[in-house]
Amino acid sequence: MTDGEQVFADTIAKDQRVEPRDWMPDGYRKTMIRQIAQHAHSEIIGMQPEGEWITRAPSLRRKAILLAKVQDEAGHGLYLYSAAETLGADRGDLTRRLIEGRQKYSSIFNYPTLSFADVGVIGWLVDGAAICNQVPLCRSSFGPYGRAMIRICKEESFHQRQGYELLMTMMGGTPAQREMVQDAVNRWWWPSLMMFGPPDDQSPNSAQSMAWKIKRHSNDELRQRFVDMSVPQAEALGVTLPDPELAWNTERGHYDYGTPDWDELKRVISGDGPCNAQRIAHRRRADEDGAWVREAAAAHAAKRAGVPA
Ligand code: FAQ
Repeated sequence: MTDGEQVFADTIAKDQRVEPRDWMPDGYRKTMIRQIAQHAHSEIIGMQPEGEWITRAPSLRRKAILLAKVQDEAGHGLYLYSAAETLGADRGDLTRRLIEGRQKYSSIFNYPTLSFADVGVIGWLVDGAAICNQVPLCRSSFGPYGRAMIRICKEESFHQRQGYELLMTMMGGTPAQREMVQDAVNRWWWPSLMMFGPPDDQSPNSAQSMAWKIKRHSNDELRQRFVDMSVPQAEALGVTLPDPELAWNTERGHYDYGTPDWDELKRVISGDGPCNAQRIAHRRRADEDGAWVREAAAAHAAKRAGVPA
């Protein structure tokens, strides 16, 4: 073992942080860039489904809340791209890989938002699943990622509360509003379970990522945690979760639940979900529209640094 390999192994064994200046195996660097980039892309693409409702929010209060939430997602993307840059990745290159379909983003953002109740359900279930997945990532072994995650989780908690509060308000409204909420829950429940990734026996990256303490729990462990957390919340809200197999299992001390449609997850991840083409086309357009700003900023920075044009 080289000195670098020994220090890295000790750092992981002692549950300490790996920092960008430290020696790390190529595989660790590659895995971290992969996960952080996918996560950053998810935050940025994740602005679209809810962003579509900003102009149609039912009141000024709801519009202000939604604007703040969508801006927060942009901020999360920025922290994460910065964390990826500490590993030597280039943000422009990561964006290119995203819009050319060479890097992934979360499957959840390829589903359409059909009513304003979807905004509430995304806050409750999608941000709820994100928190479940991301709180353990605050202890992720790579320092910049773990530290970014602390701030992100605080903001996601606010997002989840605003979603739940919106749904509570709608459930106290008219029968039509209650139906909108139930319809949104029916459409988002299974895709939310899929956010945790494939089942453990079909997750090629989990074992190594857990050995490196990047991931602290398996996909199925976190999915179970999310189900257990969501069932009482659904009861308090007065909605039904669309799974006839949901039942408390006294022996396990957990809720049993049905099997998500893993073929659907595969299809959505491989680009064939309801909104994949639309999401990427929008991101590509935004990138092209912003090109002149990036060029001007780079020219300004070069001028200040005294680099000839
Ligand atoms: N969608 O071996 P595993 C948010 C890929 S929250 C797409 O299990 P791993 C907040 C996986 O990348 C959403 N792809 O992989 C928000 C791998 O592909 P690769 C973002 C998926 O990495 C809320 C392959 O399948 N959160 O944005 C999905 O160990 C509301 C095999 O899978 C994060 O990214 C999927 N659902 O575990 C924003 C959290 N599942 O790279 C706006 C950080 C799996 O080998 C509004 N990431 N794949 O080609 C993670 O915790 C992990 O990367 C997992 C996957 C758990 C997602």
